[in-house]
Amino acid sequence: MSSVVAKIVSAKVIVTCPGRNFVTLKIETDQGVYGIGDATLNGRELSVVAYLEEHVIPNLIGKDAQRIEDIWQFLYRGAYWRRGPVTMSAIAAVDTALWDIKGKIAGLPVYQLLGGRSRDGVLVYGHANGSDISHTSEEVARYKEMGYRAIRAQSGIPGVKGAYGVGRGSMYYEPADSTLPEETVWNTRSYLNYTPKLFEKLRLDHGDEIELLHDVHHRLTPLEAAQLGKSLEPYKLFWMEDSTPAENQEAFKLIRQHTTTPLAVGEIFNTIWDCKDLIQNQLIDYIRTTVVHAGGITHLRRIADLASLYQVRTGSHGATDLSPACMGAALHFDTWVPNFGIQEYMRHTPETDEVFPHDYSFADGYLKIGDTPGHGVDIDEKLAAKYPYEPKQLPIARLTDGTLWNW
Ligand code: KDG
Ligand code: MG
Repeated sequence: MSSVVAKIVSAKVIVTCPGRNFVTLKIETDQGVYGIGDATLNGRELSVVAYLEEHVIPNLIGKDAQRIEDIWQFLYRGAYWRRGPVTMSAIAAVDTALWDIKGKIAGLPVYQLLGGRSRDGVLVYGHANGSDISHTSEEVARYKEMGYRAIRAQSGIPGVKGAYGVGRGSMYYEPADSTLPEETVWNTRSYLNYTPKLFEKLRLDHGDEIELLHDVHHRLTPLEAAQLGKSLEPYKLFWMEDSTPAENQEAFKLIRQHTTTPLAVGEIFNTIWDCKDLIQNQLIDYIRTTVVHAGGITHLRRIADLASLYQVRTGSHGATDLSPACMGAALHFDTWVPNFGIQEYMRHTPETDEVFPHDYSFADGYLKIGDTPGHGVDIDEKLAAKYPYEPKQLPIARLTDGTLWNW
């Protein structure tokens, strides 16, 4: 069969805020087939919009949408200024839309284009967030009742204003909640004292079978991270995430030497170069790069293949600021990728689900994709237009003496 050329005739960016902001790229071809990709960068949405509109879209018109790899290389190498969250989210949006188009033209779901199924369903983890230990334990119970087999547990710390991961609502935690950043307070000593007690209680209340995860959200030094990992060992976590900032990949050597608690890193990474040393030195167990912030399916596949050489498994970011278009693409990737570990799944609000009709669904702790050609997620543009953009930023954190810290 001769290959089908699908010329890109138009591309546009759709910004919508059905409860939170989402940026979506829609690419149309002369074959009457279109694809969509997520370009959302929480709190910095409009910088990706500008990058797409000013610097990417003019280059796409007239190109063959089937040449995914060449377009990826054009946008990455051809830009000269490589990497970074804005560039890589824009590239990801193009890449995701092109995989969607390729699937639709082939009449196949994206996981089939990648090499077919490696599993029946994608194990996901949800978020149990409580104001204190007993509240978090109640939330874990609620997530178990919903069918989750893996649950991330975060707790407020008495006396600490706005500890990470504790939302206002119980279902749809949204940290980017104000026009200018909300100021939260961080106290490492209180956190290191409190967190092992949280997991002791969770194991007592919920037994040893349920998988428990925890996100430190970049708050500790390497030595403190090592201490926390050690103190959590009796509670057999699935992973301890982002225990220290990872700009310096070497820092994880120290943590690794001291603890057998599995380590996950990478939701803010944008390329394979950000995690190369962590992977090659086997300093982590799970790599959290995801479709939208790490250059799309094309680049994520490269990261996962490198990781597979070192028995590092995937555990992609899946917070609500990643749109259903990212989640759909991620689930196709997860369904195929041989070294899959787990997928984060924070539920979107019903308003968001309506704007982005999709064919994935949750049952018994797993997300399952359908067989719709492409990645199975669409956008209802009329509905999207009813929710205009709202400027929102993520919070910041300060130590109790006022020093700016990592949020
Ligand atoms: O936009 C920031 C969120 O995506 C992030 O804070 C969520 O750390 C996060 C997680 O693990 O879901
Ligand atoms: Mg995280």
